Amino acid sequence: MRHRHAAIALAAFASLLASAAFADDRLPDGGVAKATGTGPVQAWYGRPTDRYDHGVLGDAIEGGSLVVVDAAGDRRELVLPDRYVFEDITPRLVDLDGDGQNEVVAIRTDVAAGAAVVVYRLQAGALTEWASTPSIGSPRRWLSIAAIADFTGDGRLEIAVVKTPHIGGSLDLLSLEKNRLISLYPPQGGYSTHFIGSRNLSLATTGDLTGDGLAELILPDQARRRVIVLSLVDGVETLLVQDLPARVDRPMHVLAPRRIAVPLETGETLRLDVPQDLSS
Ligand SMILES: [Ca+2]
Ligand SMILES: [Ca+2]
Repeated sequence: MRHRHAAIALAAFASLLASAAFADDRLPDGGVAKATGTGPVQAWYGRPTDRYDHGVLGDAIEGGSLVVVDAAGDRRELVLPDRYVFEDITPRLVDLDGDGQNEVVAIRTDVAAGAAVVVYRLQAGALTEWASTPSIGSPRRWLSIAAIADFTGDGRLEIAVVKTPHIGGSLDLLSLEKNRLISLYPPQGGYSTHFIGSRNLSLATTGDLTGDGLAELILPDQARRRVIVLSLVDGVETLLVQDLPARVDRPMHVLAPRRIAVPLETGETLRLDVPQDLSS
């Protein structure tokens, strides 16, 4: 009897330890993504680790696991093998395929081959990888998820990515096709959506600036001294290039139709009015 009591007490203690480890285990500067709908409705990175020597996102502590909670409150955790980290701050919850169930879009880095975009979903109660891009190919090469929107107007979301935003910044528009993330257009260089040390993982924003009901991508050039507005409906089309008096250093956003807020390194926020004749 005494043994049985001891075993129960031990099991209770172990379970307490496990839940405590879950709760205290969040990436220190990470946020919790929240969404409505089905599938994951909360997501964050856990098991902080310093096993990747890069440190461009404000510190050298990255995520070692992805934790999600579904609408019923059930929690799942996907722990990465030591070869990978989540070189990211807060996961993104979006319904990429339009079936009503949220997916998680994450930046996962192979410590020997650099960053990649990965889509996870809950399937039969398990948190599983659904699709991913190849890693960039070299260590210490990161990518920024610039924005996620229906850029093409077909009712499905695309993921706009800027690869190596600190060194040449190449824009890639990704679409989920079955279990693959494919590039819709040839990559285009010359953009930047992040600078080394910043915890703002994308300076870019998206919104309908032309009034045609389609999302445009608004992002800085490589030097962050220009704002560029792109239409991505059918290839990459530049709608506007605007010189700035100083560099962009925090995320831009759309204030109203035809007006963009551009926060500058001087601390000021420029309100940029987009010409009426801007159209694709
Ligand atoms: Ca979905
Ligand atoms: Ca689309």
